[in-house]
Amino acid sequence: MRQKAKIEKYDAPAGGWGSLSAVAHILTQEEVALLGSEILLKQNKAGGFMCVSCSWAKPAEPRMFEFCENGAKATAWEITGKTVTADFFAQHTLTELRAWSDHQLEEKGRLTTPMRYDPGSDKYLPVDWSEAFREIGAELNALDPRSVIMYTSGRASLEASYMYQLFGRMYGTNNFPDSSNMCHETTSVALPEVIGVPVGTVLLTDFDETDCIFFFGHNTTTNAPRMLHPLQEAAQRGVPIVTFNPLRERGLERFVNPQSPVQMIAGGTRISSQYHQVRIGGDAAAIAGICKWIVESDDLARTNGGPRVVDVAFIEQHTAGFDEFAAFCRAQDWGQIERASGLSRTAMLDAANTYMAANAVIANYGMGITQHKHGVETAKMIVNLLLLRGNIGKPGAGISPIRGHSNVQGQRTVGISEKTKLVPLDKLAELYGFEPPRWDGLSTVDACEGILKGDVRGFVSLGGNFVRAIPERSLMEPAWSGLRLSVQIATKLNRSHIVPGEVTYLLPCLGRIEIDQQASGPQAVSMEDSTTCIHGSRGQRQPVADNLLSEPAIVAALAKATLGPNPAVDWDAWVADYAQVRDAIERTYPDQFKDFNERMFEPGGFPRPLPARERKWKTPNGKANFTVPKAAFAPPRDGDGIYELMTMRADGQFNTTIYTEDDRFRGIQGSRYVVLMNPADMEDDGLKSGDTVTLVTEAGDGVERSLSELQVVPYDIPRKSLAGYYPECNGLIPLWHYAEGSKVPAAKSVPVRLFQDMIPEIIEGGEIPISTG
Ligand SMILES: Nc1nc2c(c(=O)[nH]1)N[C@H]1C(S)=C(S)[C@@H](COP(=O)(O)OP(=O)(O)OC[C@H]3O[C@@H](n4cnc5c(=O)[nH]c(N)nc54)[C@H](O)[C@@H]3O)O[C@H]1N2
Ligand SMILES: Nc1nc2c(c(=O)[nH]1)N[C@H]1C(S)=C(S)[C@@H](COP(=O)(O)OP(=O)(O)OC[C@H]3O[C@@H](n4cnc5c(=O)[nH]c(N)nc54)[C@H](O)[C@@H]3O)O[C@H]1N2
Ligand SMILES: [Mo]
Repeated sequence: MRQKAKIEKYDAPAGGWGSLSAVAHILTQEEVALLGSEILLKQNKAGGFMCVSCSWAKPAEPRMFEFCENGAKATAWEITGKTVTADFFAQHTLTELRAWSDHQLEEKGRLTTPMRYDPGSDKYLPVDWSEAFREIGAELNALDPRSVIMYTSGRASLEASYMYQLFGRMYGTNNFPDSSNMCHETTSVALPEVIGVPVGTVLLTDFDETDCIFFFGHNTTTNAPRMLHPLQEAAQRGVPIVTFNPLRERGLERFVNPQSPVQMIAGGTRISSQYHQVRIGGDAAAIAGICKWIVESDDLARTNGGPRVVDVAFIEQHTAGFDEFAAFCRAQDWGQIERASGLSRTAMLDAANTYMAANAVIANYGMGITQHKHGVETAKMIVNLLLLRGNIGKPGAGISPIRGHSNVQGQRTVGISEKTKLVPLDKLAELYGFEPPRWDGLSTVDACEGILKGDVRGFVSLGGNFVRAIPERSLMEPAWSGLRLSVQIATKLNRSHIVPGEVTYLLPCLGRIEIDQQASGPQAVSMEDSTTCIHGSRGQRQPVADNLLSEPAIVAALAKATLGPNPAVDWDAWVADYAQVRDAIERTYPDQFKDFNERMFEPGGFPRPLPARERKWKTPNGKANFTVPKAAFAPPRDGDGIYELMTMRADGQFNTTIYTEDDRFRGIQGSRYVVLMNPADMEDDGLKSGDTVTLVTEAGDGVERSLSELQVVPYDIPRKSLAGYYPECNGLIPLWHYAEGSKVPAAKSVPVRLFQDMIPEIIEGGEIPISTG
């Protein structure tokens, strides 16, 4: 039986005293209370270290404490004094560890010694670094490079990532799936087609100049909390913030800056001025409604000879496809849009009127948009909305996809991509005198398919927890053991490490907050935030163990053990001095990284140049493109007993890293095995709060996907919608259920049926439950 969750409505604002006590708690739990508070002062400041949690921008003039509750948790989690040694592995077989929870595994502390899996004893045994590298090199050379995956989770630095992709390409593969393939790849596919860049266009300073903010599908409260500061400042200036989210997320309602005594007393600021509880997957329809009203208001203005509503000069000079898009908007039926969005016409008119009254609008979005079957089209709908009034490429305006991991955007910038068109292969060939593979590599979903089919034989993981982050758990975990080679470079023990292949290595590395001492002295690394700004980061803490290597050192050693010598790449010199890697990055991307080493510690970071910011459109037709969605907006399901399940993050986690079992802002404590449900749906299904249910995926492909003993929590969520936690619910998501065009798993709308669990005592007693009804 699972532990019961305690449910208590959370009425306090986000931030505030609750945040302070949560920070104190985690520092104590990780046994770093004093050291931790000292190190936190260096967080997200020029010359200090860049937070290992989210990728939100770091201001040029930081606050005294430029971190949030969750950034502090991430720091404490990394600099913990707790360690996992060879002794630990001598005591536990992997079979035994597979019964542990994600929290229990990581909570043991930092990995300290390189380990090799011994199938005979089912245990990890210690191995010398040099032996590990030699054997991995030999294994890689025995495999076809096309059958090897080189995964990255978006935390590794620009330096480590650049070296990793170069190593992989010299080895002969373009199989570089990244956590981005489960995240904002939808953005990277949608935006180039319509505005000619794969990333957002806003800078932090745009938040000072904007006069309206739209917000789609992002839980800022827990997932980019520092962003609440610019939002709060904007709200205090009277800037309307229009939010679309099926759930009422606390931080998007009210926020108290825990670092401001005045606010702590005054009770904080209202953040959203409008809060639209859109249906799961209903955003494209909602935006169509908003655009319809804008286009029709413009039509009326034209008829009456009044001032135009759309930005005619911008549309004429800069865009293509406006007429088709306007015709599409006019043709929409309000009844249909209302059903598909779950919003009233009045609500959409309110949003549209607010949009039309503003001169400069920013549109932010997160996983609530990207992790949907039609996510690519919805991201393009957000662009349509912005283009109508020229809201891209002017101060205070722009599109702002809020990225996840702290360097996920940067990794794509320096060549971690399975898509060859995004990588300057000719330049790499010229600089390093080799012929890189020219075929497109495998994305995350492709890699999973390859593992299921047995075509993928080797998997190298630069961070992350692939096995736990991907969909289709019941098929993927068994298939994983069919791998010939699994190499896991990591800081903490997780599930991907204890599902071994035939030959498996676990290589412990330094974390970003640790001092990285190399031949030329302590090294800095760099990363790119969500707003294309590049920041240097210096480790602050002594490494937790003597035997750790940095990620660049591990990548270089793997490369040397695998590849023949190449006079154009001196791996040892690069490891001795990372500035040389940055020079190599600058040589590869001279426009993007001009004077990289000189500029890397500029306060606020230095922005990469972005053509769309200057209204230069690097699209095939040289224009910003309006697009008409191809798929019809789906109405809600009707009486078929199927629910849409979204899988999301709680306050107590960073992705598959589970700090605590609590979700403070949603009032849920002590268990993550819950399902949030509309009270009216509960009543229809005869459920009361605390009952447990089984969810079964409605897929029709013969694969059984179910999860039992989920405690029902009545919640303010639209009818026929459910919410559960990632990664607990990942086994419910079919591998083929992904965003069209980007292959991002559609983790935010999984069709499921719901059954009340039988009373456990009766099942345990072996009796057949008798209906009393
Ligand atoms: N503390 C902490 N910070 C993190 C992370 C973490 O786990 N913990 N993860 C990092 C990573 S890698 C990422 S990608 C980001 C993720 O940050 P988010 O994008 O916030 O991701 P989720 O928690 O999955 O939440 C998705 C939000 O979308 C809403 N939503 C779901 N479906 C829909 C829909 O159809 N329409 C709309 N409009 N909204 C919808 C949900 O209610 C929820 O508020 O955060 C990053 N930062
Ligand atoms: N159902 C569902 N599935 C999802 C999502 C969802 O919303 N719903 N979200 C998706 C998203 S947006 C993402 S980004 C992915 C995340 O997928 P991943 O990025 O693969 O997973 P993480 O949980 O971030 O990885 C955590 C592990 O990284 C390792 N680690 C931490 N720091 C370091 C470091 O500095 N170096 C190295 N080498 N290792 C380190 C630790 O061992 C830790 O256990 O999950 C995706 N999966
Ligand atoms: Mo992500």
